[in-house]
Amino acid sequence: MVESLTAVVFDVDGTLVDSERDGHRVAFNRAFEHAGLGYRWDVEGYGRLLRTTGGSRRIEQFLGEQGHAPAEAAELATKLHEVKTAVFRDMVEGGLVPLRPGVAGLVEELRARRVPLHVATTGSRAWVAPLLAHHFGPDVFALVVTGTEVPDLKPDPAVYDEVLRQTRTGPAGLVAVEDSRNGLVAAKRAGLACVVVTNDYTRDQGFSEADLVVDDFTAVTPDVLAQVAR
Ligand code: XBP
Ligand code: MG
Repeated sequence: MVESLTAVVFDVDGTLVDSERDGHRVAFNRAFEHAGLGYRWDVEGYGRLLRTTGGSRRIEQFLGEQGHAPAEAAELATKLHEVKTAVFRDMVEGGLVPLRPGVAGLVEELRARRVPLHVATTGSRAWVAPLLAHHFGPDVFALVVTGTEVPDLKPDPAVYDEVLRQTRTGPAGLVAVEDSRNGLVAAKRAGLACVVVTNDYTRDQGFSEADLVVDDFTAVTPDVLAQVAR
């Protein structure tokens, strides 16, 4: 019985798709290479960099740590992020950013039971839109809110608050599905219940506020989400 489930709000990176290690990280490195910079983000180091949400802010913070002056870091970060976003969009359209196992089946089951689905991500609309179109086609998600449309990024609740504002619903009955502590905190601060599906980059983070924590989508069914929504 999913009547208690008003809607499910999916995070993107690390949740719907396994996008960070072999996706975004590779695109950031291509952008450094394209700019003739010697920086490269390895798999382990990128895990630490992920604590900063938003690719442009992540680059800016990294450049500051490498000794670039604040104004120079901000300007260079914007330019590098534009290139990175174009590279990542190409990867998305080339089918190089896969859904996590179990996601397609869960989305299908939720749609079959007429549960409204939304997206709330820190990622940029320039690649989020083609990614959702590539994997799901049109009209699967009633509302897609990205980092492009909100002033503050997770763990700030802005992206979830925007979902509530545009759907004209309160948080009751809504369940967020996230992968990281930043996402969990954002969802909880907006008043939503939250299921965390961890991944290699987030497994060791703290999820005490989560309503359910699992390592993969096997146990995440519409009925389980309805239980969490109560
Ligand atoms: C994860 C993020 C994003 C991506 C990179 O977003 O923090 O910044 O790492 O995408 P979420 P951009 O988990 O909320 O989907 O470079 O477009 O920011
Ligand atoms: Mg995420």
